[in-house]
Amino acid sequence: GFALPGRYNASRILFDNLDNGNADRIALTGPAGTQTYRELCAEAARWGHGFESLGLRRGDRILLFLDDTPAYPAAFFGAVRAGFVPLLINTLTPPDLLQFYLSDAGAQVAVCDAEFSSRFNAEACQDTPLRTLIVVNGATGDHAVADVRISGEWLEEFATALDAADTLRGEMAFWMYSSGSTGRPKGIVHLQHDMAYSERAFARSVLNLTPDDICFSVPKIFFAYGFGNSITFPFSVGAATLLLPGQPKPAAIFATIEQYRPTVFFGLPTLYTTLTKAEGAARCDFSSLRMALSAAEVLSADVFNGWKQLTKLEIVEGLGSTEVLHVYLSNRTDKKKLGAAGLRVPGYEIMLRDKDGREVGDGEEGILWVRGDSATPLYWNRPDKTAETVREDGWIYTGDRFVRDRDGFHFFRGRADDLVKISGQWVYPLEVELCLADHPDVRECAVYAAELPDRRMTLKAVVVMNCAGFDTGETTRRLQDYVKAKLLPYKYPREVKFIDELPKTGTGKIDRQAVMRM
Ligand code: 3SK
Repeated sequence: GFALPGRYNASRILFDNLDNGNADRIALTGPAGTQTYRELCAEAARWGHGFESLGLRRGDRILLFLDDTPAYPAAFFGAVRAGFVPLLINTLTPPDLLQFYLSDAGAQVAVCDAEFSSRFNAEACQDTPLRTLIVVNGATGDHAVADVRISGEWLEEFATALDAADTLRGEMAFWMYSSGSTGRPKGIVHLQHDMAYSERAFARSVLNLTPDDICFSVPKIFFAYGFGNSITFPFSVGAATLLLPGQPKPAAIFATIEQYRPTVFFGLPTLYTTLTKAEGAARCDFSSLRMALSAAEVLSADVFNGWKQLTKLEIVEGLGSTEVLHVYLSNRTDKKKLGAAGLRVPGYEIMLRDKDGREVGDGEEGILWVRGDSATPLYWNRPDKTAETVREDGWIYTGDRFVRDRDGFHFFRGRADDLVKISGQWVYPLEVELCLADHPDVRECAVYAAELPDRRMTLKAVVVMNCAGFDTGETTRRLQDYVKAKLLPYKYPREVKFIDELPKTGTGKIDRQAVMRM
């Protein structure tokens, strides 16, 4: 492990820059604004005082519903410095799920971008303790919260310095929610030392950042991957982070790269595919980049080669999880194998075990277990789920099947259960199937994950409709929109095939093998 003092507050990742010569270096840049470390720390201190003024007590949760702008790190570090616990929430979250987060976490205070304020409607707020909403980057729209503060004017009255709460390194610092399966999402609790640990483990052995680096992560801060890339790693060394709010469209990404000249780029295979094929890719000047990283999905040779041809950079692939906070298996710029998630990252122990719990050797398939100090100790209020994932002595059961070769490289072989990652996010095909089957026009359906030629996973549906003579294109879009609205916008079948009857087994169950061959 990496020793940290017993009394430690995670806001030191930002605030130590005031004392180590970095105060006047750029911490944040991008279309939403530029700030030095001195300015960002002053803003974060104001947020901390502001939260204190609302009568919160140490350990109280504050829900952050924010896009990637300077307000995000300021509110996050302000909350942590003052001893509160921010929740990093996906901004695609619909009101019913937001209601669950607010009540599960017991959050009395939330911070959101003006453009998301209507998400805090009566449905989201009912039966929750939410009492104050702080709105950033604009004026508020419709919402159902009585006490609303507009951050700009609200923050002005607070002091620009704040001592860190006297927290222990093993004390709760922040949460992220798992995107959820058929059940409720789980609140993944992270501790004060977890950010520093993931930086010492992954960033120091793979990224080798210096204060002259500018990190640009297209995956947003509310994802654990984006959080490390945009916040933990650059701020730990006094480097800059480039924040791009809004939908990350290729044209905006290219323009941002050319204007702000980042040195380290973080993406995932789906994004690299889109960028490589996008209009304007060949004209974009990528010469500022020294490194490109990928995680969250298996990277195919096609995507790797396409990006290399475009930018001359070889993507460095890794694998991590929200439970562990960041990447624990990774290739290196000078040590890599195409198709491998990579080598063990120092600071993490990795073990492959068969289904009876016995450790397997090189060349044999086993389920990957990982242990390291940045791993969550628990899912909030979910002892059942905690017991399934956080096992004895802190080992985390990942449910990923892997084979390790003699050189220590790990190759993904699939999931132990049927959870799949589509566009970098976890989805249970069964959950999508159950939702689609609820549509009044659907008689029966089957949803399954399929591998694309480039090794990414996709979700396909085979559907029997109640009616005849429909337009398949329009109906596909209608069914996709239905599922997106009921679940989450990324949980929908990318392909829908219509047939007259689903194949059945002898016992009348859907013959899934036959469906997948269709
Ligand atoms: O999916 C991943 O590989 C990942 C990487 C870093 C942090 C979080 C996640 C889920």
